[in-house]
Amino acid sequence: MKKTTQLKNLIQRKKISFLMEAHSGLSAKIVEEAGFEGIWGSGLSISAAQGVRDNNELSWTQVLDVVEYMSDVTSIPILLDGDTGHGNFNNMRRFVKKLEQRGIAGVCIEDKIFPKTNSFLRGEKQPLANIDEFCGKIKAGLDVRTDDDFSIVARVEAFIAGWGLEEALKRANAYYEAGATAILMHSKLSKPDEIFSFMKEWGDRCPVVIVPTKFYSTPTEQFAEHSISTVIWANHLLRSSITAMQKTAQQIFNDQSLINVEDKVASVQEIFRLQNDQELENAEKVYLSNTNSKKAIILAASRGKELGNLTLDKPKTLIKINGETILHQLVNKYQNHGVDEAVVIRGYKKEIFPDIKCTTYIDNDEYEETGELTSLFKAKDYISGDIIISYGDIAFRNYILNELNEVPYDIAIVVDGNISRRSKEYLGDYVYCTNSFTKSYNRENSMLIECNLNSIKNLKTAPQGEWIGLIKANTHGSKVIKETLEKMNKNPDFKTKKMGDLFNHMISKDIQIGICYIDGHWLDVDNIEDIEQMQVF
Ligand code: SPV
Ligand code: MG
Repeated sequence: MKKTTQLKNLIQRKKISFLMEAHSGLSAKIVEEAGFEGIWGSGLSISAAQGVRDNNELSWTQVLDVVEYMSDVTSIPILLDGDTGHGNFNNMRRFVKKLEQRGIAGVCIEDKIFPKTNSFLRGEKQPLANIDEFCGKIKAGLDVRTDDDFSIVARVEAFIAGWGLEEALKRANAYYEAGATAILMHSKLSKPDEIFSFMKEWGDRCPVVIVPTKFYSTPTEQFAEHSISTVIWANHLLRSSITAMQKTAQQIFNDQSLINVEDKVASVQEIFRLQNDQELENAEKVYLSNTNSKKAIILAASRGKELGNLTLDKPKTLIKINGETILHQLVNKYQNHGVDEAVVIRGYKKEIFPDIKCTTYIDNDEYEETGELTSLFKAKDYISGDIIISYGDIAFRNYILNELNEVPYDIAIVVDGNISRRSKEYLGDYVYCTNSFTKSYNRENSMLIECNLNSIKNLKTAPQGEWIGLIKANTHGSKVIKETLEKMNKNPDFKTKKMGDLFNHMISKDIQIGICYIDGHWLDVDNIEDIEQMQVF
């Protein structure tokens, strides 16, 4: 429902309604979160929050800027305290037009003379507006509004100025006849006597709004009994913030330390929540994914049957090394390397994966019948921008990521160029490359030719090394990987395909894959000895 309609309904409904004061975007949000149905944009509070007086020291456009912030962060309507309308009928026209444009639901104008003074200051000395002139201002506002539900509340200051009930009734009636949505009848007495005497005479001509700042001890049921339409709690967020700020400032000044206030103030996290940082974080995923953010995709769906009992109740990525799971160590490593988000594809015992900061889980429920490419394909929406793709059961020294980063190819993989440590039977991702590994190998022109999951004894010619399960790609490279996966996925045998098949397919399409050679300093978990060795990483 439109905010204007919401406010009109609040004011006009039979049941009493309440508007809570706000004076900034933040306080407006707090009002809505507390459950209020509408906001009072208080002139006193807005001016005080800027450190100036409630005497039109703020220009009307400055007030407009504040209420725009308030309106932007809330979905409940705002009735703005429009003081005297900031001039004559003509100023009122422009004011209403601009308020409508900024999403304000209604304005309340008071029958005083510009520049006004707050009603609780020297009230008797304040001149009241000419009735006809004020009615003209109401009519001008009504005529210029483009939305018939925009409320114009006319505030009667007769009691404040000490002019009595008769004058209050005369003015209220004139404003009602001029078309005001409601009358705000103000009083500075500590009892609601003036208001109730007015209500007795007024009947139900049009809704009446009150501000019980001074008669605060009156039970709210009495307002309802006297058919008050709307009650404005006019300045209590500003006042509570003043008390809290004074206390906190004094405490910190006295202590020259934060120790006594930390637990008594809202957390920084709470500020971020109120600012809706969550929305920005989500938007960054959508809009920045191709530019700044760096992601790591970790393939961790398989159990690791070869580890027997060790993986009965958990997948191998959740085996703890030095008290921390392999997965956690990998995520930490990637985050330290500038990765903003880790995407983990899980399968076996997916329900026991722990919450890890900045980590998203994707499920491959067919992990038993599918190969690595099925898992990777499930994360296809994340294959963009700078990415790292890795197995979930590897450990390696930190410098390897830096080395990989230096390889001047859109896509590059890390290869252990020293396979002498592998037995002839060991099943590994063996690779053939354009250059062999030497201490002076040239990373500018070392490229992958083929990658096969096999054992050395079954390979016809000796491979140049073993791929360790780690890839990097830049924006262009990740686009190529994603497109290749999409093409390969159309093939019925895609389900069984492995990472090596992806590399070989890309190479068959003349896509170059760079090599980052290393000599050891990594491990994947295939047996208990590997786990023991991993302790050193
Ligand atoms: C305000 O909140 O600015 C008001 C109400 O106008 S009062 O301060 O009571 O005048
Ligand atoms: Mg005011």
